[in-house]
Amino acid sequence: MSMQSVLLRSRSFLGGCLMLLTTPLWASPAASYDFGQPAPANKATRSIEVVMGDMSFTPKALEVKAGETVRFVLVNKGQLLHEFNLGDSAMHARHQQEMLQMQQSGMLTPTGMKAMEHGSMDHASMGHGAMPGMAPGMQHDDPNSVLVEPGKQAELTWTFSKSGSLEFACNIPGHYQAGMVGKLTVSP
Ligand SMILES: [Cu+2]
Repeated sequence: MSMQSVLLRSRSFLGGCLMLLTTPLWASPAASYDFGQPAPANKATRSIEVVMGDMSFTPKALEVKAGETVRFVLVNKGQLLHEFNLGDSAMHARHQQEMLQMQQSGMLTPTGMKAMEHGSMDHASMGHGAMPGMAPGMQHDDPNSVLVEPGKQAELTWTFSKSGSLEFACNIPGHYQAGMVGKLTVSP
């Protein structure tokens, strides 16, 4: 989403609603990330398969190189919805708060993310707040993250721009704390 559409969206929302939070949820996903950017799958020079179980990632740690474009293939062999999210621990902590809001609103269930309109499961259409009690603009569309339903598979391709220590994590409430986090080392 462009910065402009974020501003337009928040402006129209401000007109009609009482603000409960000082930082709007929909403004928090940054448009850019200092450790890299999403890339099309056909630009990847390497694929890494990560298996998700109920409260585990296999392998538990990953190593990539700065400048590398990696296609992560996420296979959910558990019974619950899981997330694969690239970031540092502070980013994960913030995203856990957002996902808690989604869970409390009824949008996030143990096995999936509820479609907000037309019965569609398309994440891009989830931002319109059709569900009573849900904050308008609440959505799960961060480019550094993908949700994988139980028994399903999904992909995320990312170009790592610089060396550093990151984490891959599931930020569904309780999962990170139960062990769904691994070290992601980006070597020079
Ligand atoms: Cu999880």
